[in-house]
Amino acid sequence: MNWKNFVEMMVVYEEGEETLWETSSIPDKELRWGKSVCPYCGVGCGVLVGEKEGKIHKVRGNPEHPANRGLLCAKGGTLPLMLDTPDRLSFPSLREKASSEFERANWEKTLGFIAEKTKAVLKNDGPEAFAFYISGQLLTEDYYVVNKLAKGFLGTNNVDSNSRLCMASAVAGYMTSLGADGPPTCYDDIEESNCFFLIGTNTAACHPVTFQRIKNRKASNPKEIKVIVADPRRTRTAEMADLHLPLKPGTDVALLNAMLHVIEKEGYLDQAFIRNHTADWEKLKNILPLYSPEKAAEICGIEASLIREAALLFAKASSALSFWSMGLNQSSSGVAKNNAVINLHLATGKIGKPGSGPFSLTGQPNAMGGRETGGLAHLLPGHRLIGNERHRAEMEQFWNVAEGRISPTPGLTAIELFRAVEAGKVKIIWIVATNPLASIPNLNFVKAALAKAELVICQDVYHPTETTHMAHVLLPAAQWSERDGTVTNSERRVSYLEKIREPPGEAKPDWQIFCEFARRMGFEKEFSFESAEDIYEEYKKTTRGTGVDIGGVSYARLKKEFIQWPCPDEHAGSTPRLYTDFRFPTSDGRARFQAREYAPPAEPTDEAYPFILTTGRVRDQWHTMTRTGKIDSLLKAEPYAFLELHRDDAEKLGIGENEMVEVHTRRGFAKAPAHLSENIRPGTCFMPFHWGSLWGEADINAATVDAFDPISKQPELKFCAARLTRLEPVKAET
Ligand SMILES: Nc1nc2c(c(=O)[nH]1)N[C@H]1C(S)=C(S)[C@@H](COP(=O)(O)OP(=O)(O)OC[C@H]3O[C@@H](n4cnc5c(=O)[nH]c(N)nc54)[C@H](O)[C@@H]3O)O[C@H]1N2
Ligand SMILES: Nc1nc2c(c(=O)[nH]1)N[C@H]1C(S)=C(S)[C@@H](COP(=O)(O)OP(=O)(O)OC[C@H]3O[C@@H](n4cnc5c(=O)[nH]c(N)nc54)[C@H](O)[C@@H]3O)O[C@H]1N2
Ligand code: SF4
Ligand SMILES: [Mo]
Repeated sequence: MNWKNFVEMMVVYEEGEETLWETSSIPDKELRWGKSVCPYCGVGCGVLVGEKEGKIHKVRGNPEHPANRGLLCAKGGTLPLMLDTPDRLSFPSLREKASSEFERANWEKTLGFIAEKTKAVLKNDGPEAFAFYISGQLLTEDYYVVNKLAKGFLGTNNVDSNSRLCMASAVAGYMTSLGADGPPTCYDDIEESNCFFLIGTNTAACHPVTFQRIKNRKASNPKEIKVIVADPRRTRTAEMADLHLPLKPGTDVALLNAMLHVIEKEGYLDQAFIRNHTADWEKLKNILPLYSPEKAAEICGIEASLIREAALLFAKASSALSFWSMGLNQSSSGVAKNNAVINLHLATGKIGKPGSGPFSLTGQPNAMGGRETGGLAHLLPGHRLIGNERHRAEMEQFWNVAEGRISPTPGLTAIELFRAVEAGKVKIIWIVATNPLASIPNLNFVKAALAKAELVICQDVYHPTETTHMAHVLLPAAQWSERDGTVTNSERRVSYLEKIREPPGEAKPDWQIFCEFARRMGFEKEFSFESAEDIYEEYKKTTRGTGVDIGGVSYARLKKEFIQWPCPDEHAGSTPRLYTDFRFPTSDGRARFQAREYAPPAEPTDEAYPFILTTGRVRDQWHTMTRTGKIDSLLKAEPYAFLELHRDDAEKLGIGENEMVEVHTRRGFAKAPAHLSENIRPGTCFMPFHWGSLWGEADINAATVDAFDPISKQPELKFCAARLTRLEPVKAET
């Protein structure tokens, strides 16, 4: 193999930046190469991992993996640098109070202590007083075990995940429109599509390898292949577009309904598809007159002609793929936005066909696996629902627990959960692979909540993080490359991650920690798994006959191939596309149009707080920076947080480039240097949420709002009202 080619195949953003990936001078042939998947974003790039003497030295894109075909972005390429940092958590430790020092303890004592406390709380306060808050970065096996333990054995459905902040609106959108969760599309559709509609996604920064594929497709026939981007900011994604719609945040439903209005008026509906494969068109049709392009233009703050043009580009194209992520999901009308995108595909028959369909980009590497295994408070394994009696009975029989053991009440969702901790109703909170004291909106309440909890357990790979600071118990987890298991990427593709080196100190795989705790709680037999593969084999059986049937997937196969579900038996291969026969998993086989009206965001701007504050990501940082924040080459592009603001607004406020600004909302504030630009709507400002309180005063989630969508309960991280003030430079003391 010629490794040089792999370097050249990596995504190069700008000339000169390739050097970001050079993590070791050891020649490739001296390394032992294992196979894995990048543990960052939901693109799910296959990687080859070079190890020597227990250390990981290099990561390359795996040319055989269908998600990336050898490509990688800088985050994936620099993975070796995040493993052996001085703050790796290597031993369990304990303390009485959050104000005391941690003391190192062994697993025996630590898990014994947690089990004793849990038994007391279950007895005195009931199972609802116990909760897990987990993460889309866990592997499928971890997810399955923790859900089985809580929902089937401890008797609490309080297992919610940071996916609530991420994909919950997409889950509810697919279920209400199509009858089941999961994107029906695949990455290979990119090379078959003639129109890309990117709405509420900065794909260039957040799914760089997928973006590269879209870019290549566009470049193959720039005249014929159209790209539409709807984002209040002119991002690097928008720079590639034929048409950029710089809409006002929160107004997507008005835009999407107006696009459908135009499509109907201009005669581009696929009448046969609507008649044969959908229901409730009339209901949707009845609200369309309210969304003329002119009316929507007022709501969205863009020209009506742009809306018309977008609608016609989408409708006239022989195929169209819609990509979206947090600009739609993180909204108090997140589910409505999802339904409104899917409506466009149903109305034009652009679904279940090569190059066409709705394609939500999952954020985290295994948000999909989480959804499959029941990793949200309202779900059970195999896309089952807590609220469905038959589904509960199926899982009770499977787990061999008493009828009625699974509580019929869905558990608390992320924001509700921390509110319940604050109210003293949830006493024990066990936080795994997520950093809520940096990532949940309106942080001050989260801080108050954790201060109130009787027991805060943090299972992480580093200490300190913003959250481990407030823990009573620290449990060291093995991380990427130190344990094996599986993940599912955005296109429903399951990949296997090898264990390539030993974890540091006494760190253990997450699933193993859950099982050892479960055994101490008296469930020896049910949690006697000896390997991740054992767990996979059990989980697999729960999917039999469901839409996510993976009966034919096994570790043996995954060591050789990467399989898209459903794959019901060992003779079946991948299923690249769903609904190719246009039958949907609803009672009558028809997809459902959802008539969704535009509703304003939860906290509109006013005189006191005149700016719309929206938040998001930058290309080279991952979330709360526990990993990427330690890598100098990644910090180069954006060394510190910033507030992006339109030049005209800055001028009115007397704010100059790089001058410190305080962003104030009704809940709190953050401070950051101003980045002035013409690439953001006047009246809107943007701040990345990566830099938490360990980095200074730039933690924007101290200011964001914790309002959420009434159906998905996903918080509105993309919109709140803010006031901006220039801070006087601090004078040097003389
Ligand atoms: N580099 C990097 N990549 C990542 C991550 C990371 O932390 N860093 N995280 C991963 C995860 S978990 C996720 S969820 C994804 C997120 O991926 P994205 O959703 O692409 O990222 P964001 O920056 O959160 O938001 C996307 C865009 O939404 C726009 N936006 C804001 N409000 C609205 C609105 O009301 N309507 C519309 N149409 N657009 C709006 C913002 O201007 C922003 O450009 O990225 C994944 N990939
Ligand atoms: N304002 C604002 N806030 C947001 C968003 C936004 O757009 N704007 N986006 C939201 C979204 S979409 C998301 S997904 C969340 C992400 O927010 P978080 O989940 O809080 O972010 P991470 O930094 O990824 O946290 C992962 C944690 O797991 C640890 N870890 C890594 N590997 C392992 C492992 O193998 N095992 C264990 N046990 N721990 C591990 C890491 O050290 C880190 O502490 O943020 C949300 N918050
Ligand atoms: S695109 Fe996503 S999965 Fe691929 S290397 Fe970059 S961060 Fe990792
Ligand atoms: Mo996310």
